Amino acid sequence: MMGKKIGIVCYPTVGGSGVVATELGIQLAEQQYEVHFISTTMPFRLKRLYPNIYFHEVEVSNYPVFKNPPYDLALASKIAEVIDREELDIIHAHYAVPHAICSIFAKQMAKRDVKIVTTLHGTDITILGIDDNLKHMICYAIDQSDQVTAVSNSLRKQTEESFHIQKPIKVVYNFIEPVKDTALTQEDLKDKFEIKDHEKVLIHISNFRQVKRVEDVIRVFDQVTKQVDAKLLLVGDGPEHTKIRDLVNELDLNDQVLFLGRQDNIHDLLNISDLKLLLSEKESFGLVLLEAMISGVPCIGTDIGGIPEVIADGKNGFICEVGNIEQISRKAIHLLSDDSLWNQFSKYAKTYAYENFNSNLIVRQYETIYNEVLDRN
Ligand code: GMT
Repeated sequence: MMGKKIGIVCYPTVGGSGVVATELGIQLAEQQYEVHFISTTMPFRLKRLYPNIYFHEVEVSNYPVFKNPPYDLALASKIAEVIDREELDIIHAHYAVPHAICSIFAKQMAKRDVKIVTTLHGTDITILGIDDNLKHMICYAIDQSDQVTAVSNSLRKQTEESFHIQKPIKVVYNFIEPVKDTALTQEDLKDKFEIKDHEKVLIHISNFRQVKRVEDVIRVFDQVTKQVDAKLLLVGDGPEHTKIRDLVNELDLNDQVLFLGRQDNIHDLLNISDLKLLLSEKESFGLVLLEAMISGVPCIGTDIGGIPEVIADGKNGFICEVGNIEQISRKAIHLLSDDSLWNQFSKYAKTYAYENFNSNLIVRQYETIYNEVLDRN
């Protein structure tokens, strides 16, 4: 028997929110939900055919009269169409602006009543929230949603404080699945990158936005290589990329830093990594930390946003002050130079990620929320 019908509105891109939304849809489909993704392109993780997952593409018309194509209106109209045609019960919008706003608009247009669950992922609150026009819009999206969730306690608190929100926001953490087989062996991959056996591998994965402070990653690595033979893998691309290449040149680290660009098989790369660095100044959760931990890679993160809720300080990694290069380098060198400590951290990283953030646990929390909103009149 087919279960409830849910529409998932998300960014299809490689970012964490897209990953979480897509994986959630896949898991729900396994629980007999009928899942309808509504987005501009097919979410990148939907690589194979799933019997009860459907994709509805939002097409934006480009009339010469519009300076910018009206994406939000096209999205709202597509959501309304899918609500009615597919008889959806719930819309799960990832991001308040524009996805929850478009879903609310769609609900008003549609002939059928649906419940709206909105998940806040961070950037909408921490960055868009600064803009006064959008602030009103975010408050409206939260107010009109049947349930709002945030991916960390820190994001929940920040939302309540910045927007004076009285409505209860539930924290549902991001989740991870245990790693299946990696495509390449450690040996093959290290050979490919010319990484010697005794060298330690540090890794940073992000969209190279300013908030990620990739420059700090390079400066820490510069300190680490003075004490430990090491390589740094930089995965991802974004606005700071050129600046970071210049810094790597300036510090004469070209032979030790590998710019890998965007990569799909993150777990292969994590499989050869000894330490993950996420030194952001804003981060509502840090899904990449979970991806590292489930592969047994200890992490160093900064003491901001949701990062301290993901890393267990002194047990599977370290929490350090934002921008404190000396402190971060010291902890990194300490961990990379002590095999027994590293093994202990690596083992606990896997256990911790699985016990606290496994997909079964978290998807069940979303299902409970769906049932609760459907039971409300
Ligand atoms: O970090 C980004 O810039 C991408 C953004 C996204 O849309 O994926 O990430 C946000 O959502 C992720 C999934 O919930 C979180 O893991 C990231 O911490 C969050 N980014 C920020 O808060 C800056």
